Amino acid sequence: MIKSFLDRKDLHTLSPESIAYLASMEVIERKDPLIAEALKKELDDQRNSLKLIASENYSSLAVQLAMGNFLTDKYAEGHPFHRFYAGCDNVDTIESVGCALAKKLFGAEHAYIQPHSGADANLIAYWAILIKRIEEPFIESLGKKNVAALTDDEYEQVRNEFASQKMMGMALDAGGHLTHGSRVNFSSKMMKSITYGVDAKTGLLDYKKIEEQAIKERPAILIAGYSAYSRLIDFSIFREIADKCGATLLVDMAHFAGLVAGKQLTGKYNPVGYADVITSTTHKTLRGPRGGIILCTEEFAPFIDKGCPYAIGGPLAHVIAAKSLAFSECLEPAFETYAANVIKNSKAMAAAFLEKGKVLISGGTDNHLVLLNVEESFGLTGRAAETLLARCGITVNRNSIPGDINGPWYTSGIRLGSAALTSRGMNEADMHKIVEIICRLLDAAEPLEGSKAKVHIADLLVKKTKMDVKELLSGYPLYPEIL
Ligand code: DSN
Repeated sequence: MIKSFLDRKDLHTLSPESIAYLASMEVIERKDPLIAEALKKELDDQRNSLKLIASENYSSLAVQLAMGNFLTDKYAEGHPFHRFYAGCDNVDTIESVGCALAKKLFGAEHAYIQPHSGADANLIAYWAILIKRIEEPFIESLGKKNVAALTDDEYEQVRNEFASQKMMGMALDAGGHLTHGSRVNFSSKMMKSITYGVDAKTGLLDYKKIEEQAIKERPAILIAGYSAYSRLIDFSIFREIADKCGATLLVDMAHFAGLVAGKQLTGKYNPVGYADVITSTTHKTLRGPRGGIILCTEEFAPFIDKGCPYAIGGPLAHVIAAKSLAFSECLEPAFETYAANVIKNSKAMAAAFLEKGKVLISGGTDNHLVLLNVEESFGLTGRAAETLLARCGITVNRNSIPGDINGPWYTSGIRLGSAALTSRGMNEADMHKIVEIICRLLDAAEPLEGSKAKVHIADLLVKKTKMDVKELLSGYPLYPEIL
């Protein structure tokens, strides 16, 4: 028999958020106690761990509640006021408001907010760019109306032409993303992929080299953006390079969108106005629901808006509602302060590691993340460090570093980000404490003979670290408004 929260004596004192959470858990528990239990446990885990994963954050309860509703039952293929299904009036309202907010937030000419993830956003963007560059002019040159009017042979010519195009993005082990041309990803299978790296000594982008490579290779799509690079990117230089080699410039700002929205990356460090197409996730520094968006110039808008049929099916209208709420939150002045604090905290973390003589890729940070070389700093693989830290309630992810000697599975680095802990309210002094805790633990760890994942560590130190983490977190409760 499930005990109902409605019987609570303090019911009238609870916040609407508490009631919404308790009610939803109760409804789920009546259907499937196991699922309800896992959901509750996830909240506990998130509350009780020091989340340093650079691509994660905590979205507001309003954002979370906007996702759990009947919009999930609606098909709305197409885009606002141009749908392939009837009955989309409410989705039209929600999506058009979301697009207008995204445009306002970033000062973009056009916004498309349907992609289910950052990878989907890139998939749609690549097809849109190729179709605009290759298919449309070909159809026009033949005086035909649309792609359906091409003969099989003509269409085959277009398909071969797509496959012979080149994309050029940052290599995975230099800090790029899988979708920027990695061999294991669709990106390198739909086009030829050329990658650029970072300077082996400084860990920084070498714009001159990138320019030489781009002029030699003449990619159709030049990509700027990263998953693990701790410095700023000068998009004015990328614009010049794209113009010199005739490429469409795509910026993937999945990691730093919140720093752009929060006006911390401005001028040449803000891709808007430089890139033709910008893709992003909405759940990292932007602090919204899990999902993707695309911003672009008017010139690319008609192509980008065709995410369906190109690549995705029905949009997730419930997530689009949550994205709209998140954009509104980012437009509040408090978000600028948040974004500034994210960078301050990341810099504080970097400074604390450097004070202890630890090795950071690129020697520091200008954004929300720090890439720590754990092989050189502690004689550990990224996997060993990640596992040990997780055991003590500190979540980070292992990450390849440029020229990694341990390969992509074990790696030699860990990536640490400040976005989530800044959302909890932590400050620079806390970052110093965190680095102290991490270094004390990793300094004491001895790799186990023959293992790249296991270490020897004193139980007492693990216990002490867990207690320190708990104490630190107790000052910054997560979702205090829900019980
Ligand atoms: N998985 C994301 C990250 O951690 O950077 C990118 O897809």
